[in-house]
Amino acid sequence: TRSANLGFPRIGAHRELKKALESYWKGETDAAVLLETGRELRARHWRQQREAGIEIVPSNDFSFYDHMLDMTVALGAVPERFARTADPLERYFACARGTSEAPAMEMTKWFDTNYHYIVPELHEGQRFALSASKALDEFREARELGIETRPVIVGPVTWLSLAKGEAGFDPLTLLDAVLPAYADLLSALKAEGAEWVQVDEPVLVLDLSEAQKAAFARAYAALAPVAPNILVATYFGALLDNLELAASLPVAGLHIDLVRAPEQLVPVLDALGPQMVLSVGVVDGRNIWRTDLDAAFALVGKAWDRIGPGRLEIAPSSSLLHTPVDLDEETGLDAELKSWLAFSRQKLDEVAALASAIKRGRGAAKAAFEASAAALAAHKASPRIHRREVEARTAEPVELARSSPFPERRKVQRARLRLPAFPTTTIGSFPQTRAVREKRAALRKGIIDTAAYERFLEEETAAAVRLQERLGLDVLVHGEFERNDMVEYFGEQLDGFAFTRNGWVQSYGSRCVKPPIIYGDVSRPAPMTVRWSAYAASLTDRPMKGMLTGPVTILQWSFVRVDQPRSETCRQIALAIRDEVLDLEAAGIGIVQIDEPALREGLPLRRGDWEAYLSWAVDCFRLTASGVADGTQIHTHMCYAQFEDIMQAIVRMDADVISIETSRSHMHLLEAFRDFRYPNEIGPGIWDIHSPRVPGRIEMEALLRKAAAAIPPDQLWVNPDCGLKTRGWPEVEACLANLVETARRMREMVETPV
Ligand code: THG
Ligand code: ZN
Repeated sequence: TRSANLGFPRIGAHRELKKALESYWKGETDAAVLLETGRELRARHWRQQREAGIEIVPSNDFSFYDHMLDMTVALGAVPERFARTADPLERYFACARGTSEAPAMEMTKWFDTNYHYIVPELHEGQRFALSASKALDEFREARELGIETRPVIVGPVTWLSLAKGEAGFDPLTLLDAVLPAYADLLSALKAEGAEWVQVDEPVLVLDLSEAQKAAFARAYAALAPVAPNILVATYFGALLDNLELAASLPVAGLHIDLVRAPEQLVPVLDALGPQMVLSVGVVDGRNIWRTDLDAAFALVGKAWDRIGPGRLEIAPSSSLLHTPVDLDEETGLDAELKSWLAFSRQKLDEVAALASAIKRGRGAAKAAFEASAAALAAHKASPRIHRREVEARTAEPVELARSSPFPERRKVQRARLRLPAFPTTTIGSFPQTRAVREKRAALRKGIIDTAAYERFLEEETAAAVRLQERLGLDVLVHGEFERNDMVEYFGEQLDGFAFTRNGWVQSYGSRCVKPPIIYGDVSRPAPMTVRWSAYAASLTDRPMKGMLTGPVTILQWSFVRVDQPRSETCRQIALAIRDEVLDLEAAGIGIVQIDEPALREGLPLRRGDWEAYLSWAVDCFRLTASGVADGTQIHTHMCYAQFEDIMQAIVRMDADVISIETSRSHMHLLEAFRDFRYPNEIGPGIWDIHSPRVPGRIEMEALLRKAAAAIPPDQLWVNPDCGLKTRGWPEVEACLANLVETARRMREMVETPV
């Protein structure tokens, strides 16, 4: 029996990688400094894993941006448009971030996580060739430090399945073309002396097509003979109907997720080939709760009984990329709460304790088991978790429908708001400049007091309101300068949530989020946003939009409790947001936006589970909005979304206005809204805010005309496709001026048809 890890967070306990990347991108430091930071982080993380007692330590889990992009580079599949950037490191970042000439590659969510990967772009006739030595270099680098590692790569079927091609082209048809490059990489690792390699194939927990299944058999038949021993790693769910396929691959080992799917252990043991190593993922790689070591030990023991010690590995359920680095950094959490938690480093200790216990008996890890049991018992019995009044309220039925259907609400809203055709607005946030972040840091460190901080925020808000008036926007926002993050900000103000000082998790590239921890019943002790919305509204005669994060998104982007269904927790959050909506309305705010950008990523990985999820998720959204009067206009916003397959749910949300990301897909997304005859109003984004390029008026107008061809013009709004917090003021001002002018021209065109 050996203890193993599948991947460690890259950013560093103090976000060292983020800082090194951003100062390199700004030109403040050179490549050597960045490369050295990478080397230091890898060395530190390898040592920490070894010191924790992990016997199988991964390499090549490190990345300067994203491991899918690393794979794309290794396979020589960088799109043609980046070829002009000669320096390999520069070219790598050009792919991820774009250049003035070449737009960035697309980025999307990694399964149901909040991590984004760079989507491979493949075309018919695509050629591949092993083009990077990163996996090999890092393997050698670890060996020089005296640590033999198990390199990790993304497997061919997952890599191709997550790629995109032109319409009608299936990247999976490139399997035979890409396998030689994979074979070269794997045989190079073998020649270097790697005994094992971890090949990640998480698509094995999804619904697979016949073509994907055939690709698995074909790929591994070709690769296994030339590769080191292959451990195929699956995670985030159960193998189910793909179990036989996975167990029959000609590979040396299989990793399974027993946290998301403990019930699959017995079927997997039944199906497993007689020689195959089984890696059991029993420590949660996706959440921050301390492991119930007794329960985990029981699972591991079941495997041990069946296959014996020689073929068993104990590991986290997935890479630890999705959990923060080190709980010991959390000096602000109270001792009780802290005793319920484990971050990446503590999870490694848990894996090691389980391995010791199975090898040498429970006595060998007595202290760890006792601490786990004590913490678990205290957690279960804690009066901080269950609150009678919250549970009573959650159980009460609430009407989910608005008082009147949309056509009637629309009449009242039009009479009240008096907006022009093609009304303009933004999604809510304005640039979070260094000045804003520094003031927040100064407040936290006690350098300035709350009064001074709030004065600063008032000035920023007032300036944003003046700017929006000058630019001629129709529906204004206050700018959200007071918010660190759209989820963390609410988590800090709700009961039942805890927040960390340093619990950073990588979201994409250098960007991180600090997910709040939902540990108990959720309620709202006091209004959360009314002060800032009301202040901003007092500065202008134009409508001011209140800005809230929806319950599904708060749930999805937090670490959630596991002692009750997610739907129950979501309903508690929804009731808190409902109260906030009503308080905004009472304060005279006539438009309230309730963002649900994470609604889609919350979808279960298997289609068969979608309907149950969508049912409660949409109900929770409706619960937040159904209390307002007909004249109060409810907006929602979604991004990174594909809507075709969830249109029914979007319609059922019944927001008066929905703004969506469409500019990157050139309005293709709108086809779903057209075909479905979406009944309410829509703001298709006409400025892709994820790219630093400033689109001109002609480009915006072309997008808007395309939208107007698909959707009746009197249903259309004009807005960017996401919030502006990551952008700079000069581009924001330039783009919004273009956007307002585009709306004006469209109005003229509609009013004076030729
Ligand atoms: N909040 C949360 N999750 C998200 C987003 C979010 N997931 C999807 C999407 N938005 C990801 N996008 C971003 C964009 C910017 C940042 C993080 C995720 C970001 N982070 C700051 C950083 O890393 O510098 C940290 C912010 C802070 O200081 O608190 O800018 O919006 N939860
Ligand atoms: Zn968005």
